[in-house]
Amino acid sequence: MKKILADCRLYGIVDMGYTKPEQVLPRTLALIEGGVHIIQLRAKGVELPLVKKWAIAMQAMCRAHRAVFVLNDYPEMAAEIGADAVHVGQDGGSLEGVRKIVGPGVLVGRSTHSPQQALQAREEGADYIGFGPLFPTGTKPGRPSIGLQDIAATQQHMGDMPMFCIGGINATTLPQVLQAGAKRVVIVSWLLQQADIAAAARKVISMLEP
Ligand code: TZP
Repeated sequence: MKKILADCRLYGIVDMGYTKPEQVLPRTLALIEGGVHIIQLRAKGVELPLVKKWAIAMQAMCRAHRAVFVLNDYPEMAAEIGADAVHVGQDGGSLEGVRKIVGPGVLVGRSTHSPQQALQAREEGADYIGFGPLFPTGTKPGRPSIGLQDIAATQQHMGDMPMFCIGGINATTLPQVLQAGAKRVVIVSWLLQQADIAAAARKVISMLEP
């Protein structure tokens, strides 16, 4: 799984703010077919039994296709369903605490919103970080954007630890994000709103370095 993570340039999120329940699996498959090998379920404000049902189904699909499944927010549930990875925000407690819950074989990702938070996540032993939002985004309304100026230096400080830039990235903004030093990105709403998600993902991946 670490190898898949290290090779991944585009990270996809099935965000239930943009996805109907019946689209969960077709969209997961479209992302996989488009070459996205890390896929998160993000289901803010959804009842836990439903989150669990989708997480189990996505995990099975990802495993069958050698993709990494990431559950956003719920370490206990991630442990219970055998998720490959869990992703937590700044309010998700210490990474040490999260690791105690999920155990050693589960990847742990952390959202970061500044170079300092990125460094802290690295020191705490995150397997990867999200870094953003770079631009204002409706997917995280009210969260101030951090711009592009800190990407290159933060990327350098992260060394081998994968850093995924996130927030307002689409085919139009991607070139400036890459120009600013990003190596890996997460794209949520733009990708989910494409008529052909797999084709859009392939296009983005072709713009990212191997
Ligand atoms: N964390 C920082 S920005 C963001 C998250 C989950 C949302 C990014 O979504 P989009 O739709 O790609 O701007």
